[in-house]
Amino acid sequence: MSRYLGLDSSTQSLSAIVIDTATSQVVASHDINFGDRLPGYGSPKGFLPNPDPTIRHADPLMWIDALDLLLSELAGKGVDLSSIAAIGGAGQQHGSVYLAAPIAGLGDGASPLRDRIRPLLSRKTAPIWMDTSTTAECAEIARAAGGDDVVVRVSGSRAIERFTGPQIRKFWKESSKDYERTSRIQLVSSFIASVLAGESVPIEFGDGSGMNLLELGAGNWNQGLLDATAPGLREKLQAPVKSGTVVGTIADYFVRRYGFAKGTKIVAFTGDNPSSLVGMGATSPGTAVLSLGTSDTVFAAMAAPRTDPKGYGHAFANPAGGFMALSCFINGSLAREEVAKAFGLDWPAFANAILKETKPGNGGNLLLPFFSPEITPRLSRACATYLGDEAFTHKTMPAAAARAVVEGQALNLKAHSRWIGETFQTIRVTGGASKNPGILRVLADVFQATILPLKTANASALGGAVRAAQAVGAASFADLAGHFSKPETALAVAPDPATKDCYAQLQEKFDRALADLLARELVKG
Ligand code: ADP
Ligand code: XUL
Repeated sequence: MSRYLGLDSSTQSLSAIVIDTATSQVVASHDINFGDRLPGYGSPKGFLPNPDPTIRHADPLMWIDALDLLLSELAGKGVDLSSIAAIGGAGQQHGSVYLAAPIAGLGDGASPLRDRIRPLLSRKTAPIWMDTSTTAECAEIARAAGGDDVVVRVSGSRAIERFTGPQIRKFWKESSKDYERTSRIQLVSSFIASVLAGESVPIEFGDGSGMNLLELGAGNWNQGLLDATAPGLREKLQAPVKSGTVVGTIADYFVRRYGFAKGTKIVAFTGDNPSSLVGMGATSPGTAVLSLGTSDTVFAAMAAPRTDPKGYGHAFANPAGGFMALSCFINGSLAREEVAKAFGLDWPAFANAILKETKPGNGGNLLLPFFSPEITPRLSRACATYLGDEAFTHKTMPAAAARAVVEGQALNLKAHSRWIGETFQTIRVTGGASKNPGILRVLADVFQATILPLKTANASALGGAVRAAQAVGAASFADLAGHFSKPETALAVAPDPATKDCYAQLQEKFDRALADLLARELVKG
């Protein structure tokens, strides 16, 4: 069998890709958007609205309802799921699911997954990566572990609000009884893999690196960090595994309900960013990726684990071996959407505003694009700031606003990827917004690099299928990338050298304005 299924349980949707390594074709793909298709969960953007902007949780039952829906629609489209040799996949990083008992069987397929999983949950909702409510817990963990430097050296990142360890600590502090009756804590990735296997399966090194608990490089839970986080934590986590580990075989539920072959292998799921590194064909150092999804992320493989002196960036395990650098920005697509909506622009009009109606540098108008609390840099509240013409600051210039949000984001991305220590000539791009030619033009000019989309849109789901093929079909990452991660050269956007000076000046202005904003926010506390 030469077919592999890749899944990506992301912030706003669950996506699937089926690849065939014998023909080097993507044979099927399908998406379930949580907000559109499962409105009963009251999560139009994939998370439960909360008046406190620092709290962002999602209902894990929504993710597995989406899994049932996705598989039934794939089978309904005529995709022969019995021909799948193995399933790999990914989940949005850092989010955690709490179970009173490990998953053990899912029944005969008569009742949906949610009815089997609901009684197991010891915490009804899962904190996700957008949650920034654990500043106190981060400080407590760092103090108990021996300081920020120790946490960075051991885990690859400072104690970070959205990372799973601080979130677990907050749960223990606020709901110690529910914490105590929790017997398994899973990441979104290992939760979805566990459901597919019908048993609780381990966390994988790449996604485990986003917990502030794993010893980067060694791949063990670190006792000092476990102790600094919450009591009895080791017993609630299975020993982590290397990427490419077969963690189980498909549960009977899926065999009976959707026609999978008995024995279909489940390869450990990873985080959406490490998975995209694979799907983008960027597992070796030298190629950077910008992922423009709900979050914007910039990442690249690294041979040795470099860390960010400012404490915003992270070193994770690379699923292909070695390490990867990553910086993540909350104000990605939802900030662009906010501007597009406020000024009545659809995506083609938004692109047109950038390409036809405004010029690089935006006539001196600049936007600090923080429409919600940010993690890079750390801002605990929304503080979007319009600087420039009076008309611009009074928000009566739609085209300038469209350019300004993208320029502000690109300058912030550039400022916070310097720590990776490389100047990339080419940057591969993926995610929902990578279809927008206006956004790609600004990125090419700000970074003075060629921006290169790939033929396959969902790099994270593709990465899942490719990882399954590498682990089970014994194909190499390099060969698989050659077949499945092909650049869409016709859509490549080369930088305009004439914009170089303009953006060097704007970068200085942005860096100064950002430093002022951070100083003001620090004073406000
Ligand atoms: P995730 O994987 O985090 O769920 P996606 O990579 O699927 O997210 O991206 C979803 C986002 O893509 C949406 O929030 C939407 O704003 C954005 N998007 C989709 N099409 C476009 C477009 N043509 N231009 C800009 N943004 C777009
Ligand atoms: C990465 C991060 C996000 C999520 C959701 O650190 O928090 O990119 O993985 O995509």
